[in-house]
Amino acid sequence: MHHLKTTLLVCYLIAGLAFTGFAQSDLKLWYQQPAKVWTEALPLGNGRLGAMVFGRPQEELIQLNEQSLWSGGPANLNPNPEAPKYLPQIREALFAEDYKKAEDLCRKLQGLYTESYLPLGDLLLKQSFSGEPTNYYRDLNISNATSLTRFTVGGVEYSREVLASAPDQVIVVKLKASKKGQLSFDALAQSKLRYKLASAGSNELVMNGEASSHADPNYVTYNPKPVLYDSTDVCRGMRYELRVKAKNKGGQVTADAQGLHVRNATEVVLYLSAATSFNGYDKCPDKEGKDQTKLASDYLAQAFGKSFEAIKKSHVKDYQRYFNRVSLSLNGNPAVNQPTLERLKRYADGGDDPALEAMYFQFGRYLLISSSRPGGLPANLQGIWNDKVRPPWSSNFTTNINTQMNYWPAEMVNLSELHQPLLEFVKTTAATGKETARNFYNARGWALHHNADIWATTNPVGDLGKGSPSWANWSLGSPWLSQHLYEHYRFTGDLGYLRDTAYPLMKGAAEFCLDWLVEDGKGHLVTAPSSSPENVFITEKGEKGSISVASTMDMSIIWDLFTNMIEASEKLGTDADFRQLIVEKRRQLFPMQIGKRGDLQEWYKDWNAEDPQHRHVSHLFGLHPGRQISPLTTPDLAAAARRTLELRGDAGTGWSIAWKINFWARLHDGDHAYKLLRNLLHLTGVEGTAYNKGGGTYPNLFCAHPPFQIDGNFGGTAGIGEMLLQSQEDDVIQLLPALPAAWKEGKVTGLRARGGFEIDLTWQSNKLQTVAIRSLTGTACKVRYGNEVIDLQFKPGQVRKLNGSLK
Ligand code: FUC
Repeated sequence: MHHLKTTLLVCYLIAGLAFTGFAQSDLKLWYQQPAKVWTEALPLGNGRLGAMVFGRPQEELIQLNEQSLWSGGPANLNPNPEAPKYLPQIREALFAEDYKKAEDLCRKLQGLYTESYLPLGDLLLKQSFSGEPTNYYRDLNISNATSLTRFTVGGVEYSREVLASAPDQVIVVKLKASKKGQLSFDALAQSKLRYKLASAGSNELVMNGEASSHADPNYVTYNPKPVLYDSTDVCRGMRYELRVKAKNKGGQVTADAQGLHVRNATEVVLYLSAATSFNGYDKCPDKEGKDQTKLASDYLAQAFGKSFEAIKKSHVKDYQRYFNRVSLSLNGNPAVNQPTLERLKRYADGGDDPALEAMYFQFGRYLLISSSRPGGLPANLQGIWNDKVRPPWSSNFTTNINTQMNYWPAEMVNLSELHQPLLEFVKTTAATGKETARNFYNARGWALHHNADIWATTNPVGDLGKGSPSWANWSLGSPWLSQHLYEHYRFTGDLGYLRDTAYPLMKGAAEFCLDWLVEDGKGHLVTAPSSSPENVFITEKGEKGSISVASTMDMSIIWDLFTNMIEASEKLGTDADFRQLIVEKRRQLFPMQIGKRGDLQEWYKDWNAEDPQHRHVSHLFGLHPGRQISPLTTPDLAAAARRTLELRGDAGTGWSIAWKINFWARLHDGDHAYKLLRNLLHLTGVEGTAYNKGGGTYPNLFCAHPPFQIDGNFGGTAGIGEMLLQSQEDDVIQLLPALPAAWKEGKVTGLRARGGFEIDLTWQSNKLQTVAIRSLTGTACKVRYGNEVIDLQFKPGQVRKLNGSLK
């Protein structure tokens, strides 16, 4: 009896802890060797500053980034004044079915490439030892966002702890020797950009530098000088500064232009501060730039007065405010006492490791907290982590899937505030995109194409005709990004945000779409030119091309925006006339087609694809991230989507695999989603750019496109979320809609659902056991588990608890 009471009490306590989160075991990536390559180093970040920690004993490398450090200057918003005259010619060619001519003409509709995200520099810590290090260990603890390296030499244990603090805006490195006076090293700094080093006082090193005035994308090979400095245009090439200051216990520190020199100390804390002169997308980063020296010095002065412990304390508190909102346990997260690399290898060999899967889910949350903070920029193709002057695809914002995928998990995994950098960025691109819509197409509203950058470039890229229209001329970035605005409203129920911020921007995108749509002469509205990124069709005459009319993706994205517009204006009780117009136009959109293979047709006509297994699965936009296709409400289209996925196959680049997890989850096929999750977590060693092999995971859990691209991490986290909870369909919360057989029991706390709900679930023997739903806004909802559906009413803040029969 006594025993039972204790058990009940414990259960009660655990239940009481729901919604506040609880400590989760197994949230460490750890290794027994230092990183040999960048994709083995461990990422830290405070949204703005990023660090990749290699953990090398003799020559530690901490590679550094600052989020606003990009090449170039404000975008030329009218780089191709001749553009508008080609649009009618392109349409004429398309309706004459001369796809080749249309594609050639599309090249006349191109502008300039975006600029590139740049690396800040490296901090090197050179320490010479008499013997070989033993007892080597390094980790990244994602439950408190700190990294530790530890080893022993000559009876002395050395440790190095690193963190990137958002409250204090510095990176701090604490180096410690277990014996007094045994810590001697040189701290040096270098950069791949232009820079100068100088000392300040006796313990501070200052790196002052200049970013390139232009950097060609890495795939552009025709310019003799792909990276430029000394532009004659005084508006390009921002300044940056890195400051490193040491505080020592014992021994001495000296500084000169070579670096900081620490001798015979016992403990040293290095405070790293950095800033750039970036002052907004439309400001010259030099003459109108911010004072980067003052910024970096002020952050440093503030932080230097605090101990490492004090900085760590507020860092952990700040980080866990986000991180602890969600916990996930799969099959009890069985502990595996093995280094992460061994676990990845075992997993790739077919071993089970549910705790690794749960950690991967949380790692995506970790990366978002570390790379996307309110007031900053959105996470780019590599979040904030990049060590290359010409990074893959410029490490920019690629908006035909990648940038959006970065933010798929944000609301669902209870990190709504961290969606803000993207939502703010949409405002910026709407401003430049208005010019682009007018200058390129004589259209209203705002347009955004395949790529954007810190300068809010929105034009079709391609360097005035040198890019392939299969990607460069894709034009529906504004309606797709508008989905994020509306989703933010759907998850939060924030009507003020919908009215004042989201709706006007969505309307601008809708106005562009209204001008972009044309009649096909057969009673439908179509887009022309149109592509299905970045696939190539083969016409019935055997001609290959990528530009046609009304790709399924185009029509689905526009359907999505129009549907959101109709809903939004109803909720707001405004704009009835415009709503009526949108209702009418939506009705005329060229509809989805089921093709001869039983699949969802990718193009206007039932053409074959040059690459039937192409990584982009753009035509399933309506299944995910859209909500036009559902096994519950459009079973025929859902079956066609399933067929499409079967034909596309289970391989792909990292983000492609991640997208497929989301698709299969939306089709309620948990086992297939799980199969893809295993593919995504598959350890790969492929480093260079590959489109057909090597997609998976690197030793540091970064996603491999390959190369590293962070969207797959975020898409993977979103996919796991979609397996456990969905809410895209009108006011219906679906519990465990795609639970795989492999996850027999589990518990998730703190997931968010549209309508403003926070949800905890437990399951056993693959069956739902308990549900706790808290309404943030006091709206009603429907809850579905399997075929069971119930209605629930709420008061704001009210929690309702149900069992597995929804009772
Ligand atoms: C698109 C994709 C590539 C890559 C790049 C950043 O062009 O097709 O696979 O993800 O963006």
